[in-house]
Amino acid sequence: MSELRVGVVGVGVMGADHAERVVRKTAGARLVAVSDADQGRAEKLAAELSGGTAGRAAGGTSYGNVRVFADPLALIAAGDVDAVILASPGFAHAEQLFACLEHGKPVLCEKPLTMDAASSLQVVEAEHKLGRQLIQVGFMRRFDPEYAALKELLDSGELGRTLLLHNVHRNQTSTPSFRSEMIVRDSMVHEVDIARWLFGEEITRITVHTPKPTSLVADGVSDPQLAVFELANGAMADVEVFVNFQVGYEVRCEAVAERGSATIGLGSGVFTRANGLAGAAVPADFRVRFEQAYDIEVQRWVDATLRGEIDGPSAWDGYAAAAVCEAGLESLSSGKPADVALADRSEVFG
Ligand code: ISE
Repeated sequence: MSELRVGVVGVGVMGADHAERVVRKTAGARLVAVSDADQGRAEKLAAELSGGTAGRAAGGTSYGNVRVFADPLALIAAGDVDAVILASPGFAHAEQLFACLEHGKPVLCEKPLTMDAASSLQVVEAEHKLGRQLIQVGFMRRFDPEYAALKELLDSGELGRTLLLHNVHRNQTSTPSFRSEMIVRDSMVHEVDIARWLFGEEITRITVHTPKPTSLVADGVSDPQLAVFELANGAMADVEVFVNFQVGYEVRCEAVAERGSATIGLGSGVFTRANGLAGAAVPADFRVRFEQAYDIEVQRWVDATLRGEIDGPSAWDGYAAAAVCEAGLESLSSGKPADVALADRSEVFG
């Protein structure tokens, strides 16, 4: 296969971004299908990206060479769809992932893998039973050049053993639907994956602290949150997640090791001094700060899929993150440390 025919399920913010990325930035791939619960949104995007006009096609309409499917499962099953990007809401992922496994379709699944650890483990077990890896999870920070350079430095041993991670994760603003649980499951989940990836260890315990909330959120929402992860090797990581920071979108990580520390996310771009002020721009949105990470993630996913391989976070990584977030929600509720209930990897994979 010299070109990967990609279908995108869910064309909201992230899915539309990925669909455009496949069309405009990704070599070796072609967008052939989209699906969304909002049919009009899917058709509008298909028309924009294909430059085509509406036409009739089996299963729905087509715009140029992009078919619009009303049923995401029909898109996944379609013979002219080689691989799938799942950017639908998390609650729809389990059914759609099982469909991808059933039809042998490689899939890049936006986080979370599924909404809870039990269903994520079922996905892991179903993929293992298939005998081949098809699922990659969209923890795209692993492809960010700064995070990749940090991991290379820590893995080199130049600084000695890594002892701590300090993380800051700030969104400019959130929506009223972005409740305390979403801060854990949709935002903090990135630091969960980063800690597992940088240390190469599982997280065994999580404690979520809830400072007095900012006055800029609805009653009952704990924003910011301060969490501490305990790793299996005795290391620790902490993260401040604040999704109504107002200033902009900021993600920083400092690794503290035996012979030094390394920090990323200090801001790039031009540092200006003008009008009595000095500073650099703070991006408003994660798609700006991590645009390169997403571009590299999707390009490497296409390249690996064309080779019949996986080149990124696996279904197990998605399951482990779900298990940590589940314990995080328990701690969020109790205010006490919560142990992570993680299956024994050797038992799952034999
Ligand atoms: C969003 O869904 C993302 O995945 C971003 O990467 C993250 O920084 C943001 O907090 C989430 O809401």
